[in-house]
Amino acid sequence: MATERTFSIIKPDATRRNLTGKINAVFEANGLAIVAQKRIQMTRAQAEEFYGVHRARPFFNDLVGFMISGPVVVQVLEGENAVAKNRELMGATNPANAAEGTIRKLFAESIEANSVHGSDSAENAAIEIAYFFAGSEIVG
Ligand code: RTP
Ligand code: MG
Repeated sequence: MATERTFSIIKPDATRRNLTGKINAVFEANGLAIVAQKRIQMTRAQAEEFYGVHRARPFFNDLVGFMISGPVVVQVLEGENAVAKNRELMGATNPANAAEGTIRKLFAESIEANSVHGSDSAENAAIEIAYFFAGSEIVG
């Protein structure tokens, strides 16, 4: 399995509770290196475009409102099989269904305020990374 990159967001519920370091410790302890990272306040337009695939879903407006309710930390994670590895570390979308030891089981507040985002495919990872980072900001 080749080295791969994935895109991650530490969501506002987690930055608000100062969980950035604890979440990053999970990544780093499990073979994912943080090769780019910045704390930003997303604009409504950015959040709407980022979650555009969910535009027709009933939770879309709430989700966008949540994602701009405070700072987020956007990141590029690198490691073996990084996309699938990160999804495994995150756990199920709804923390009630998330496996023991996963980030969402440990930290998420609800199905919406679920602490982290992770790309769901290598193709989407490349799109999401390019949306938030210049190549020069990623140092592997
Ligand atoms: P993510 O995209 O954030 O990594 O999460 P995911 O793949 O596990 O979940 P997805 O289905 O892509 O949904 C994106 C985010 O929308 C919020 N959500 N709310 N209220 C609801 O029923 C509901 N369902 C999803 C969550 O914040 C989810 O992570
Ligand atoms: Mg998703």
